[in-house]
Amino acid sequence: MRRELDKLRSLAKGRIEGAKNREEIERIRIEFLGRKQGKLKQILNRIKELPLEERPVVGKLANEVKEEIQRALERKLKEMKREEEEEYVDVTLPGKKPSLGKLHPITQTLKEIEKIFSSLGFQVARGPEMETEYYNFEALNMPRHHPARDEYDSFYLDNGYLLRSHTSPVQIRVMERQSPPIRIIAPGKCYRRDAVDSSHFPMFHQVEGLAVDKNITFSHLKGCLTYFVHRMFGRDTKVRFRPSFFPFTEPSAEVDISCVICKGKGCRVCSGKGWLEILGSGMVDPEVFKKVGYDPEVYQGFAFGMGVERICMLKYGIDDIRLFFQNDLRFLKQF
Ligand code: 2U9
Repeated sequence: MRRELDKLRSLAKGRIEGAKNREEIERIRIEFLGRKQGKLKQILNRIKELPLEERPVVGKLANEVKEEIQRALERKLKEMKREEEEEYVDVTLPGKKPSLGKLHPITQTLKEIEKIFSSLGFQVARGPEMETEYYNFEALNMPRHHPARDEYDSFYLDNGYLLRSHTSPVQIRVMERQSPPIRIIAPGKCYRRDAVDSSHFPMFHQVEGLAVDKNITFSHLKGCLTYFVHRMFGRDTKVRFRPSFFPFTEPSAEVDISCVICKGKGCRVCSGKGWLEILGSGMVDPEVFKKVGYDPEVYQGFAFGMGVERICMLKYGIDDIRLFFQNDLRFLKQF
């Protein structure tokens, strides 16, 4: 009987250790310690079969086994409770912040430029990056062998098309489809066969703009671009229109702003001049209107173009265009 009690003890302990939940613990308790049918009770029922002098010894052992099983049951229940508490989620705690990505600084700048011109009533127009020579050059008053074409050394493709060297073809395509009034901006990628240095890259982004209507004057151009500069660089930025030349505009002007670093005093960024060139502009050349079938005697328009990388570099004081395309997170995380 003693051996039976020892066996019962180790059997019960093993079962308790392997129990998965409270229900199983309760089943084990009833199986071993149940008052009527419990395994311990069944052994004790036979105690009267023992000689009188052995009965107290076996009775004592049976008590010890009972207490030991009870302790093991309690220990296991406590352990289960602790594990449950560890799994408990406090829904009132602040959530874990997921690490979010960011928009590339060029995308951010593009969006900001788009927002400013949208507020003036300009709509966004887009077009193909693969273009014909007609849309990229001829329609813009740059016939074959025209010296101005040299400035736009382009990537020619095997199929006779080329990668657009500016977004101007988009404006031509819109004018072919629609009649005035027109107020659009054309943001997008452009490609030029430039040698890479701190301010040149074979792919870059432009935003060009076009407004066409009756009675559009150079004053409209000045007012529109001055408004843009003030929103992009701050109201205390000075703006200067300097005469220039482009084949697709006449007259033409380049727009300078007072240096964002030294505020016009002269520094390394503005080469001591106090001014920075940020965009080109002009009144649409009558030859361009003729190409799309607009009567230049009836309609006038102004146009402008800017390099987005240059705007972004000036706004944030970045000194090398290559940083935009290296995907170095130490650079990108700053924006
Ligand atoms: C049409 C008519 C006229 C767009 C213009 C510029 C002046 C200009 C440069 C700025 C820096 C290109 O990225 S850059 O190198 N752009 O100076 N662009 S006027 O004139 C147009 C466009 C389309 C139909």
